[in-house]
Amino acid sequence: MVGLALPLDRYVSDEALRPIARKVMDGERLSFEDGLALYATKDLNGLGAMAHHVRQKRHGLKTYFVQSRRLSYTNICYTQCQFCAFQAKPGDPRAYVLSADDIVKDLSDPKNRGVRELHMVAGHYPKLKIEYFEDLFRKLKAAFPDLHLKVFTMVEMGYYAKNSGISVEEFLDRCVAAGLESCPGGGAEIFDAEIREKICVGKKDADIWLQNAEICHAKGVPTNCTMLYGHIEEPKHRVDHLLRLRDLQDRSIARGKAKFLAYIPLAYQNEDNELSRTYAIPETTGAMDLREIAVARLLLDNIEHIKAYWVMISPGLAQVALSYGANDLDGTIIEEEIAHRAGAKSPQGLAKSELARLIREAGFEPMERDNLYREYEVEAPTLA
Ligand code: V47
Repeated sequence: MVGLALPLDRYVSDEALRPIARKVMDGERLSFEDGLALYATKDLNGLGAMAHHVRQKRHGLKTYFVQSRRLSYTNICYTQCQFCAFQAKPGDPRAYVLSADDIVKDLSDPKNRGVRELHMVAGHYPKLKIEYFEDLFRKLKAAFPDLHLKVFTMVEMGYYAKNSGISVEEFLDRCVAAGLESCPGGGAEIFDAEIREKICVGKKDADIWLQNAEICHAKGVPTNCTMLYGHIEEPKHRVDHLLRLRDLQDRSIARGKAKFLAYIPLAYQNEDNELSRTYAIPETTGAMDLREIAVARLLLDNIEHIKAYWVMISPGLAQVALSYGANDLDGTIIEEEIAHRAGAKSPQGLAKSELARLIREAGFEPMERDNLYREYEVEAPTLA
Protein backbone atom coordinates (compact mmCIF):
# COMPACT_ATOMS: atom_id res chain seq x y z
CA MET A 1 0.00 0.00 0.00
CA VAL A 2 2.98 2.33 -0.42
CA GLY A 3 1.51 5.72 -1.44
CA LEU A 4 -2.28 6.26 -1.42
CA ALA A 5 -3.35 7.33 -4.90
CA LEU A 6 -7.06 7.87 -4.15
CA PRO A 7 -8.78 10.13 -1.60
CA LEU A 8 -8.59 8.40 1.78
CA ASP A 9 -12.32 7.69 2.18
CA ARG A 10 -12.26 5.62 -1.04
CA TYR A 11 -10.26 3.00 0.85
CA VAL A 12 -12.78 2.77 3.71
CA SER A 13 -15.70 0.36 3.27
CA ASP A 14 -17.09 0.37 6.84
CA GLU A 15 -19.72 3.14 7.18
CA ALA A 16 -18.81 3.53 10.86
CA LEU A 17 -15.26 4.49 9.87
CA ARG A 18 -16.23 7.19 7.36
CA PRO A 19 -16.73 10.05 9.86
CA ILE A 20 -13.44 9.05 11.49
CA ALA A 21 -11.71 9.04 8.10
CA ARG A 22 -12.98 12.59 7.58
CA LYS A 23 -11.57 13.65 10.96
CA VAL A 24 -8.25 12.03 10.05
CA MET A 25 -8.15 13.89 6.73
CA ASP A 26 -8.92 17.17 8.55
CA GLY A 27 -6.24 16.46 11.17
CA GLU A 28 -8.86 16.43 13.97
CA ARG A 29 -8.18 14.63 17.23
CA LEU A 30 -10.04 11.31 17.71
CA SER A 31 -12.22 10.61 20.76
CA PHE A 32 -12.59 7.61 23.10
CA GLU A 33 -15.65 6.49 21.08
CA ASP A 34 -13.66 6.79 17.84
CA GLY A 35 -11.04 4.57 19.45
CA LEU A 36 -13.68 1.93 20.23
CA ALA A 37 -14.90 2.08 16.61
CA LEU A 38 -11.34 1.52 15.37
CA TYR A 39 -11.15 -1.63 17.49
CA ALA A 40 -14.64 -2.79 16.42
CA THR A 41 -14.29 -2.43 12.66
CA LYS A 42 -13.86 -5.47 10.43
CA ASP A 43 -12.45 -3.18 7.74
CA LEU A 44 -8.80 -3.77 8.59
CA ASN A 45 -7.61 -2.43 5.24
CA GLY A 46 -9.66 0.76 5.67
CA LEU A 47 -8.19 1.19 9.15
CA GLY A 48 -4.70 0.57 7.78
CA ALA A 49 -5.22 3.12 4.99
CA MET A 50 -6.18 5.78 7.52
CA ALA A 51 -3.11 5.05 9.62
CA HIS A 52 -0.89 4.93 6.55
CA HIS A 53 -2.23 8.31 5.44
CA VAL A 54 -1.07 9.83 8.76
CA ARG A 55 2.27 7.98 8.64
CA GLN A 56 2.95 9.26 5.14
CA LYS A 57 2.06 12.84 6.01
CA ARG A 58 4.49 12.76 8.94
CA HIS A 59 7.32 10.60 7.68
CA GLY A 60 6.83 9.85 3.99
CA LEU A 61 8.46 6.50 3.31
CA LYS A 62 11.30 6.99 5.80
CA THR A 63 11.63 4.06 8.19
CA TYR A 64 13.97 4.10 11.16
CA PHE A 65 16.02 1.49 12.92
CA VAL A 66 18.80 1.58 15.52
CA GLN A 67 21.70 -0.71 16.32
CA SER A 68 20.67 -1.71 19.80
CA ARG A 69 22.05 -3.99 22.47
CA ARG A 70 19.67 -5.36 25.13
CA LEU A 71 21.02 -6.20 28.56
CA SER A 72 19.53 -6.91 31.98
CA TYR A 73 21.83 -6.32 34.95
CA THR A 74 19.80 -8.76 37.03
CA ASN A 75 16.90 -11.12 36.48
CA ILE A 76 16.14 -11.34 40.20
CA CYS A 77 12.78 -9.73 40.81
CA TYR A 78 10.60 -9.45 43.90
CA THR A 79 7.65 -8.09 41.89
CA GLN A 80 4.83 -10.40 40.85
CA CYS A 81 4.14 -9.85 37.15
CA GLN A 82 2.09 -12.82 36.08
CA PHE A 83 2.96 -12.35 32.40
CA CYS A 84 6.73 -12.35 32.93
CA ALA A 85 8.85 -15.41 32.12
CA PHE A 86 12.14 -13.60 32.60
CA GLN A 87 12.16 -13.04 36.37
CA ALA A 88 13.92 -15.38 38.79
CA LYS A 89 13.55 -15.54 42.55
CA PRO A 90 16.69 -15.64 44.74
CA GLY A 91 17.95 -19.21 44.94
CA ASP A 92 16.72 -20.03 41.45
CA PRO A 93 19.66 -21.57 39.51
CA ARG A 94 18.92 -19.04 36.73
CA ALA A 95 19.28 -16.03 39.07
CA TYR A 96 22.12 -13.62 38.33
CA VAL A 97 23.34 -10.09 39.08
CA LEU A 98 26.02 -8.50 36.89
CA SER A 99 28.67 -6.15 38.19
CA ALA A 100 29.65 -2.99 36.30
CA ASP A 101 32.89 -4.72 35.28
CA ASP A 102 30.96 -7.76 33.95
CA ILE A 103 28.83 -5.45 31.82
CA VAL A 104 31.76 -3.43 30.45
CA LYS A 105 33.55 -6.67 29.59
CA ASP A 106 30.48 -8.10 27.86
CA LEU A 107 29.99 -4.92 25.80
CA SER A 108 33.62 -4.99 24.70
CA ASP A 109 32.90 -8.15 22.70
CA PRO A 110 33.20 -7.52 18.92
CA LYS A 111 29.60 -8.70 18.39
CA ASN A 112 28.54 -5.27 19.74
CA ARG A 113 30.44 -3.30 17.10
CA GLY A 114 28.26 -0.49 15.71
CA VAL A 115 25.82 -0.49 18.63
CA ARG A 116 24.53 3.02 19.32
CA GLU A 117 22.17 2.40 22.22
CA LEU A 118 22.32 0.22 25.30
CA HIS A 119 18.77 -0.63 26.34
CA MET A 120 18.75 -1.98 29.90
CA VAL A 121 15.77 -3.07 31.95
CA ALA A 122 15.91 -5.64 34.70
CA GLY A 123 14.31 -7.10 37.80
CA HIS A 124 13.50 -5.33 41.05
CA TYR A 125 16.23 -6.55 43.39
CA PRO A 126 16.52 -5.07 46.90
CA LYS A 127 20.33 -5.31 47.06
CA LEU A 128 20.84 -2.74 44.28
CA LYS A 129 20.85 0.91 45.25
CA ILE A 130 21.73 4.25 43.66
CA GLU A 131 25.48 3.76 44.18
CA TYR A 132 25.38 0.62 42.00
CA PHE A 133 23.80 2.54 39.13
CA GLU A 134 26.08 5.58 39.45
CA ASP A 135 29.11 3.31 39.34
CA LEU A 136 27.69 1.33 36.41
CA PHE A 137 26.82 4.39 34.30
CA ARG A 138 30.18 6.09 35.00
CA LYS A 139 32.12 2.99 34.03
CA LEU A 140 30.05 2.51 30.88
CA LYS A 141 30.54 6.12 29.80
CA ALA A 142 34.27 5.92 30.51
CA ALA A 143 34.61 2.79 28.38
CA PHE A 144 32.11 3.74 25.62
CA PRO A 145 31.63 7.53 25.56
CA ASP A 146 29.38 7.45 22.46
CA LEU A 147 27.07 4.70 23.66
CA HIS A 148 23.61 6.08 24.51
CA LEU A 149 22.38 4.80 27.88
CA LYS A 150 18.64 4.05 27.81
CA VAL A 151 17.82 2.46 31.13
CA PHE A 152 14.92 1.70 33.56
CA THR A 153 11.23 1.23 33.11
CA MET A 154 9.26 3.84 35.05
CA VAL A 155 8.33 1.25 37.67
CA GLU A 156 11.94 0.12 38.01
CA MET A 157 13.04 3.72 38.51
CA GLY A 158 10.44 4.20 41.27
CA TYR A 159 11.48 0.94 42.89
CA TYR A 160 15.22 1.71 42.94
CA ALA A 161 14.66 5.29 44.14
CA LYS A 162 12.58 4.01 47.06
CA ASN A 163 15.05 1.22 47.70
CA SER A 164 17.82 3.84 47.90
CA GLY A 165 15.79 5.95 50.34
CA ILE A 166 15.67 8.96 47.99
CA SER A 167 13.04 10.65 45.82
CA VAL A 168 12.60 9.75 42.15
CA GLU A 169 13.77 13.27 41.34
CA GLU A 170 17.05 12.83 43.21
CA PHE A 171 17.54 9.31 41.83
CA LEU A 172 17.07 10.60 38.30
CA ASP A 173 19.36 13.62 38.77
CA ARG A 174 22.13 11.40 40.10
CA CYS A 175 21.72 8.84 37.31
CA VAL A 176 21.74 11.57 34.65
CA ALA A 177 24.89 13.08 36.19
CA ALA A 178 26.48 9.62 35.90
CA GLY A 179 25.47 9.11 32.25
CA LEU A 180 21.80 8.06 31.90
CA GLU A 181 20.29 9.70 28.79
CA SER A 182 16.81 8.29 28.23
CA CYS A 183 14.44 5.57 29.38
CA PRO A 184 12.70 2.72 27.56
CA GLY A 185 8.92 2.42 27.53
CA GLY A 186 8.40 -0.92 29.24
CA GLY A 187 6.51 -1.71 32.42
CA ALA A 188 3.36 0.23 31.48
CA GLU A 189 1.38 -2.98 30.79
CA ILE A 190 -2.29 -1.85 30.89
CA PHE A 191 -3.22 1.09 33.07
CA ASP A 192 -6.73 -0.11 33.99
CA ALA A 193 -6.75 -0.96 37.72
CA GLU A 194 -8.89 -4.13 37.50
CA ILE A 195 -6.78 -5.69 34.75
CA ARG A 196 -3.59 -4.64 36.50
CA GLU A 197 -4.72 -6.37 39.67
CA LYS A 198 -4.90 -9.61 37.66
CA ILE A 199 -1.76 -9.35 35.56
CA CYS A 200 0.79 -7.52 37.72
CA VAL A 201 -0.36 -7.55 41.28
CA GLY A 202 3.05 -6.39 42.54
CA LYS A 203 2.96 -3.16 40.54
CA LYS A 204 -0.71 -2.46 40.47
CA ASP A 205 -0.58 1.31 40.70
CA ALA A 206 -0.54 2.67 37.13
CA ASP A 207 -0.15 6.23 38.40
CA ILE A 208 3.42 5.48 39.45
CA TRP A 209 4.38 4.71 35.83
CA LEU A 210 2.68 7.88 34.58
CA GLN A 211 4.02 10.13 37.36
CA ASN A 212 7.59 8.96 36.86
CA ALA A 213 7.37 9.44 33.09
CA GLU A 214 6.18 12.98 33.72
CA ILE A 215 9.07 13.60 36.12
CA CYS A 216 11.53 12.37 33.47
CA HIS A 217 10.03 14.65 30.83
CA ALA A 218 9.98 17.65 33.18
CA LYS A 219 13.69 17.06 33.87
CA GLY A 220 14.50 16.86 30.15
CA VAL A 221 14.89 13.07 29.94
CA PRO A 222 13.02 11.58 26.96
CA THR A 223 11.29 8.23 27.38
CA ASN A 224 9.31 5.77 25.31
CA CYS A 225 5.93 4.25 26.08
CA THR A 226 4.34 0.85 25.56
CA MET A 227 1.15 -1.15 26.08
CA LEU A 228 0.99 -4.89 26.66
CA TYR A 229 -1.97 -6.22 24.64
CA GLY A 230 -3.47 -9.55 23.69
CA HIS A 231 -4.02 -11.07 27.16
CA ILE A 232 -7.16 -10.50 29.25
CA GLU A 233 -7.77 -6.84 28.46
CA GLU A 234 -10.63 -5.51 26.29
CA PRO A 235 -10.65 -2.77 23.66
CA LYS A 236 -12.00 -0.20 26.17
CA HIS A 237 -8.92 -0.79 28.35
CA ARG A 238 -6.60 -0.27 25.40
CA VAL A 239 -8.30 2.97 24.36
CA ASP A 240 -8.13 4.20 27.96
CA HIS A 241 -4.43 3.33 28.10
CA LEU A 242 -3.61 5.10 24.83
CA LEU A 243 -5.54 8.22 25.77
CA ARG A 244 -3.75 8.43 29.14
CA LEU A 245 -0.46 8.38 27.24
CA ARG A 246 -1.76 11.03 24.85
CA ASP A 247 -2.83 13.30 27.76
CA LEU A 248 0.57 12.99 29.40
CA GLN A 249 2.28 13.75 26.11
CA ASP A 250 0.16 16.92 25.72
CA ARG A 251 1.42 18.12 29.09
CA SER A 252 5.04 17.23 28.29
CA ILE A 253 4.91 19.00 24.94
CA ALA A 254 3.42 22.09 26.62
CA ARG A 255 6.29 22.05 29.14
CA GLY A 256 8.72 21.91 26.21
CA LYS A 257 11.56 19.92 27.78
CA ALA A 258 11.28 16.25 26.86
CA LYS A 259 8.51 13.87 25.83
CA PHE A 260 7.72 10.39 24.64
CA LEU A 261 9.84 9.71 21.59
CA ALA A 262 8.12 6.52 20.47
CA TYR A 263 5.23 4.21 21.29
CA ILE A 264 5.64 0.44 21.04
CA PRO A 265 2.67 -1.95 21.26
CA LEU A 266 3.91 -5.15 22.95
CA ALA A 267 2.16 -8.33 21.80
CA TYR A 268 1.68 -10.69 24.73
CA GLN A 269 3.99 -13.74 24.49
CA ASN A 270 2.11 -16.56 26.09
CA GLU A 271 4.64 -19.21 27.10
CA ASP A 272 6.09 -20.17 30.45
CA ASN A 273 4.37 -17.56 32.58
CA GLU A 274 1.76 -17.52 35.36
CA LEU A 275 -0.83 -15.57 33.37
CA SER A 276 -1.00 -18.23 30.69
CA ARG A 277 -1.15 -20.96 33.29
CA THR A 278 -4.17 -19.22 34.87
CA TYR A 279 -6.05 -18.24 31.70
CA ALA A 280 -6.08 -19.96 28.31
CA ILE A 281 -4.66 -17.13 26.20
CA PRO A 282 -3.89 -17.78 22.53
CA GLU A 283 -1.05 -16.06 20.70
CA THR A 284 -1.92 -12.69 19.17
CA THR A 285 -2.79 -12.92 15.46
CA GLY A 286 -1.45 -10.89 12.55
CA ALA A 287 -4.74 -8.97 12.28
CA MET A 288 -4.60 -8.04 15.99
CA ASP A 289 -1.00 -6.92 15.72
CA LEU A 290 -1.64 -4.76 12.64
CA ARG A 291 -4.74 -3.23 14.25
CA GLU A 292 -2.71 -2.28 17.32
CA ILE A 293 -0.19 -0.41 15.18
CA ALA A 294 -2.88 1.36 13.17
CA VAL A 295 -5.01 2.37 16.17
CA ALA A 296 -1.92 3.76 17.90
CA ARG A 297 -0.95 5.82 14.87
CA LEU A 298 -4.46 7.29 14.76
CA LEU A 299 -5.10 7.91 18.46
CA LEU A 300 -1.58 8.98 19.43
CA ASP A 301 -1.54 12.06 17.24
CA ASN A 302 1.15 13.68 19.40
CA ILE A 303 3.67 10.82 19.46
CA GLU A 304 5.88 10.96 16.42
CA HIS A 305 7.23 7.44 16.14
CA ILE A 306 5.31 4.16 16.22
CA LYS A 307 7.49 1.05 16.35
CA ALA A 308 6.67 -2.34 14.91
CA TYR A 309 8.61 -4.51 17.36
CA TRP A 310 9.61 -7.40 15.11
CA VAL A 311 10.86 -9.43 18.09
CA MET A 312 7.27 -9.91 19.29
CA ILE A 313 5.29 -9.84 16.02
CA SER A 314 7.90 -11.42 13.64
CA PRO A 315 10.04 -9.64 11.05
CA GLY A 316 7.60 -10.49 8.24
CA LEU A 317 4.58 -8.95 9.93
CA ALA A 318 6.65 -5.95 11.04
CA GLN A 319 7.31 -5.31 7.33
CA VAL A 320 3.55 -5.23 6.65
CA ALA A 321 3.04 -2.99 9.71
CA LEU A 322 5.01 -0.29 7.87
CA SER A 323 1.90 0.11 5.69
CA TYR A 324 -0.35 0.23 8.79
CA GLY A 325 1.14 3.26 10.49
CA ALA A 326 4.53 2.12 11.82
CA ASN A 327 7.61 4.14 10.83
CA ASP A 328 10.22 2.39 12.94
CA LEU A 329 11.39 -1.24 13.11
CA ASP A 330 13.21 -0.71 16.42
CA GLY A 331 16.54 -2.28 15.65
CA THR A 332 19.11 -5.01 15.58
CA ILE A 333 18.19 -6.07 19.17
CA ILE A 334 21.22 -8.08 20.19
CA GLU A 335 20.53 -10.59 23.00
CA GLU A 336 16.85 -10.01 23.78
CA GLU A 337 15.61 -12.14 26.69
CA ILE A 338 12.22 -10.94 27.95
CA ALA A 339 10.18 -11.88 24.88
CA HIS A 340 12.21 -14.95 23.97
CA ARG A 341 11.85 -16.45 27.45
CA ALA A 342 8.08 -16.04 27.04
CA GLY A 343 8.01 -17.87 23.72
CA ALA A 344 8.91 -15.35 20.99
CA LYS A 345 9.90 -17.33 17.87
CA SER A 346 11.75 -14.45 16.20
CA PRO A 347 15.50 -14.62 15.59
CA GLN A 348 17.99 -13.51 18.25
CA GLY A 349 19.01 -10.25 16.60
CA LEU A 350 18.94 -9.05 12.99
CA ALA A 351 21.91 -7.62 11.12
CA LYS A 352 21.75 -3.99 10.03
CA SER A 353 21.82 -5.11 6.38
CA GLU A 354 18.90 -7.46 7.01
CA LEU A 355 16.81 -4.70 8.59
CA ALA A 356 17.55 -2.40 5.66
CA ARG A 357 16.54 -5.20 3.27
CA LEU A 358 13.27 -5.82 5.13
CA ILE A 359 12.43 -2.13 4.91
CA ARG A 360 13.35 -1.77 1.23
CA GLU A 361 11.45 -4.89 0.21
CA ALA A 362 8.32 -3.52 1.89
CA GLY A 363 8.66 -0.43 -0.34
CA PHE A 364 10.10 1.95 2.24
CA GLU A 365 13.38 3.83 2.77
CA PRO A 366 15.67 2.71 5.61
CA MET A 367 17.29 5.30 7.85
CA GLU A 368 19.58 4.36 10.68
CA ARG A 369 19.04 6.46 13.81
CA ASP A 370 20.29 6.80 17.33
CA ASN A 371 17.94 6.87 20.27
CA LEU A 372 17.29 10.60 19.85
CA TYR A 373 16.41 10.10 16.17
CA ARG A 374 19.57 11.67 14.81
CA GLU A 375 19.91 10.19 11.34
CA TYR A 376 22.68 8.16 9.67
CA GLU A 377 22.27 7.38 5.97
CA VAL A 378 22.20 3.70 5.04
CA GLU A 379 24.22 2.89 1.96
CA ALA A 380 22.30 1.38 -0.93
CA PRO A 381 23.11 -2.30 -1.40
CA THR A 382 25.68 -3.10 -4.08
CA LEU A 383 26.07 -6.29 -6.04
CA ALA A 384 29.01 -8.06 -4.46
O1 V47 B 1 8.74 -4.15 30.54
C1 V47 B 1 7.14 -8.72 29.81
C2 V47 B 1 6.85 -6.48 28.61
C3 V47 B 1 8.66 -5.12 28.34
C4 V47 B 1 6.06 -9.99 28.44
O2 V47 B 1 11.36 1.51 24.78
C5 V47 B 1 6.09 -8.69 27.91
O3 V47 B 1 12.25 1.27 22.83
C6 V47 B 1 4.94 -9.38 26.07
O4 V47 B 1 9.78 -2.52 27.14
N1 V47 B 1 4.84 -10.65 26.55
C7 V47 B 1 10.07 -5.15 27.77
N2 V47 B 1 5.54 -8.39 26.74
C8 V47 B 1 10.09 -4.70 26.31
C9 V47 B 1 10.08 -3.22 26.20
C10 V47 B 1 10.46 -2.57 24.94
C11 V47 B 1 10.51 -3.29 23.76
C12 V47 B 1 10.90 -2.65 22.59
C13 V47 B 1 11.25 -1.31 22.60
C14 V47 B 1 11.21 -0.61 23.78
C15 V47 B 1 11.63 0.83 23.81
C16 V47 B 1 10.79 -1.21 24.96
O5 V47 B 1 7.98 -6.23 27.81
C17 V47 B 1 8.50 -5.30 29.82
C18 V47 B 1 7.04 -5.69 29.90
O6 V47 B 1 6.25 -4.55 29.83
N3 V47 B 1 6.74 -7.93 28.80
N4 V47 B 1 6.74 -10.00 29.60
C19 V47 B 1 5.39 -10.99 27.72
N5 V47 B 1 5.25 -12.24 28.19
